[in-house]
Amino acid sequence: MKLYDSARAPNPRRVRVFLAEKGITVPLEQVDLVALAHKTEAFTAINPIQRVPVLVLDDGAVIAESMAICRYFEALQPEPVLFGRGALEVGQIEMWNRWLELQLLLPISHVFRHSHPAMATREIPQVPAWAEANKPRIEDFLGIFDRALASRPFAAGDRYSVADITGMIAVDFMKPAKLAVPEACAHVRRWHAAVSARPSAGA
Ligand SMILES: N[C@@H](CCC(=O)N[C@@H](CS)C(=O)NCC(=O)O)C(=O)O
Repeated sequence: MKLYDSARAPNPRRVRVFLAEKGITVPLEQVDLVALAHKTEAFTAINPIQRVPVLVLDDGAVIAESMAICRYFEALQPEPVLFGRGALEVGQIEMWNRWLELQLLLPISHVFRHSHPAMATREIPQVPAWAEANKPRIEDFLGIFDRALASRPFAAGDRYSVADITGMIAVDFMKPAKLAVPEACAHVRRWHAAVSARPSAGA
């Protein structure tokens, strides 16, 4: 088994943090995104979408998409549970994981990809107005997240979950996007400090 990874990219880190929480070690192979190694014929044969992370099993089976890879490992090794236990918890973790990806990580990534000069070779065309258009969406969602965190320790409830992994990595990705969590979002700041203090956050 091998995980195609890219050390500085947010989506592969979602898998690395997930694996660290599970205590699972998988050999990593770095894909140099700056050198456009993911655009080569060889990598495209593995993942036609040309993105990392990608997991390749010993029999050659391929699983791309960070959350698909995490679900594979959750099924292989359920403990510690990170996608929830029981219908309600599973549903609420899924809801928050999707919100944190679609309403936070994705808009932050649009800001980064459409404004950072280093992304000009990978985001074609770069549309600076699209970066600007996403900024208020990020702030709005952080307000919603802050209000939710006022009454619980973790993103989806009382238990640390995959939603916390997505959320932590989204907030960390704000720095290269030249964004910051507003001072007023005290609950987001408290939660981010707590999840970042876990040993898995260093993965
Ligand atoms: N939805 C995918 C997103 C994967 C993705 O966008 N990966 C980025 C790195 S974080 C990538 O490979 N980018 C290649 C590029 O920018 O050309 C997932 O969750 O795995």
